[in-house]
Amino acid sequence: MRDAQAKPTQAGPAENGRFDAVIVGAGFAGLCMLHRLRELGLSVRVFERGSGIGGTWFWNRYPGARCDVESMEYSYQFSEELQQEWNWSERFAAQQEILRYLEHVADRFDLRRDIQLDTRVSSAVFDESAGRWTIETDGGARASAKFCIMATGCLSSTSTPRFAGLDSFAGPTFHTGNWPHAPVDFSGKRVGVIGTGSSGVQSIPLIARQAAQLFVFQRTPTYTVPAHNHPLDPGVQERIKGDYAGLRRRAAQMPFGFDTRPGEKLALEATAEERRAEYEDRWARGGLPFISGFADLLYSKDANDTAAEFVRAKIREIVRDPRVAEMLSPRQVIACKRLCIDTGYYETFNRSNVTLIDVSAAPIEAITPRGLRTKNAEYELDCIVFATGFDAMTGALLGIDIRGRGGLSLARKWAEGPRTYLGLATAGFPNLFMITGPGSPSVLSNMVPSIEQHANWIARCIAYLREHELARIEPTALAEDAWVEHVNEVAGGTLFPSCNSWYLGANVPGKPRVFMPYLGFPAYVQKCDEVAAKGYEGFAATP
Ligand code: NA7
Repeated sequence: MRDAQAKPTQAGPAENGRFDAVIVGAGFAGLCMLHRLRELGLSVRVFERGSGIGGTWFWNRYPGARCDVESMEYSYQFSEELQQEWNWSERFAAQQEILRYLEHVADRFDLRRDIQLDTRVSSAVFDESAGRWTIETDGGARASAKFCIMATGCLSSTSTPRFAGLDSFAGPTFHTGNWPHAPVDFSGKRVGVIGTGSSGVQSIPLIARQAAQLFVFQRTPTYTVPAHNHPLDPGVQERIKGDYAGLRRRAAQMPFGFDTRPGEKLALEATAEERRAEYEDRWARGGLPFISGFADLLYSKDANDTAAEFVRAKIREIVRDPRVAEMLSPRQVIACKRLCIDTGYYETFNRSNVTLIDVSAAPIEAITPRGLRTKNAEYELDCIVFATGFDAMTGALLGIDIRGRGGLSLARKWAEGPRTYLGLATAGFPNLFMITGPGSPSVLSNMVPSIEQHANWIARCIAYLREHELARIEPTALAEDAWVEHVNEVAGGTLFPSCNSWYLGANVPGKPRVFMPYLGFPAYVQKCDEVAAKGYEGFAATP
């Protein structure tokens, strides 16, 4: 017999369900949005394609998967009780711990009863006469909602290059962004890892310790700074909790929305000795604040060169074989592609069982039944790990057939690149919101506070519509055009557009090259607040 007191652990199927809002995705964004909309008394259904909640932290279970923002800042702030009761065990939390945290949040706020797992949304279509969205899932079920909120994540649609013979490989293949739940044992195996972005940098040292032989196929060398991860001192944690609001307030004033201790001085005005001291200090402390040492590092190539050369010198110090050190030394602007943080990455190339292969000049030509073939050589492998990244920021959105007014498809509207107002909404798609969409700080900020800022803004906007008896809201084309131009202008003033990064869509063949994130968290939040305070300026709201 069913216990009458037992809480449902998961929502049942929503065939023909009518909701005030549907949220797509149950990661950090979906959970927090659900909580906010519940506070407004809305009926909500969350659809999640995974068999569990957690989004990014559900899928990315590869060895070494870890956040590059410090735990105390990579967490929700909507509940002081939650902030106070949760204890992080390490400076940088590992995937398992972040997933445990999200599970705890789902239970603590009784979120699961509105979340339907194992349900991939295939389409969302706006019905103009009804003023509602029809959301269809892969299983053919339909739901109808007044508001549709895409909490689909920025790095959730994996990208695997279409190598010839991809399916011919006889052994197992893995993608870091879709890692099996059961432990993978590389003992005694010849393993190939393709890709040296953050996922490669985190997994390579651990795979190297287990595998008989590891071949790392590198197209672009990576700048990575030591994480210096360590158990979090309970005293430090208590001190932060004593004034958590203070930490959050200070972080919100930082360009990336977390405490990077930005230096005010310009690298080009500092002496060589001052620069060296600053970089050494930041290298010793570890983490992403390395790139905030001087105010001009992301704006001036000459300034940037000083930090880049510092890291190259470190690589030469760490890596014993000068030829390998040279191969590992990046030449692009540092932090143009996302800066990585690591535990023993460069050191791993001193191991006798690790071989670095440069596939920039001699690319991978094919995956073969026994391994892979580059232009120069053939490698025999037992397993292949694709650490090849994501169709970032737009991949998950465009993976759903989204149609707005007049049947306009989002894919068609964004054929030349994403166009949004504030990364929150897009003209022609009434009552459709995106959490950390393109055109918002998103991946160039601490994701969790950015997600919360969006969830709060969307909830306030929906409350406003209700108070003013307005049925629909969408950006004006004018406001959207101006915002897209502004996002480009801000990026254009920096060094970010100077390399083939996923911020630009350059990692996916054929993807339009548009710089997608917005640089500058504090100015962005101010703009969003102003828009709301002015009665949703730049949006058209109708009864
Ligand atoms: P990234 O950062 O996009 O890294 C993908 C890596 O895969 C990168 O080194 C790519 O080289 C490489 N790659 C992609 N296609 C190929 C082909 N065809 N041949 C060889 N190498 C290839 O993804 P991650 O998962 O590591 O990290 C994503 C974000 O997650 C990260 O920035 C953090 O924010 C968390 P390339 O640089 O394109 O030459």
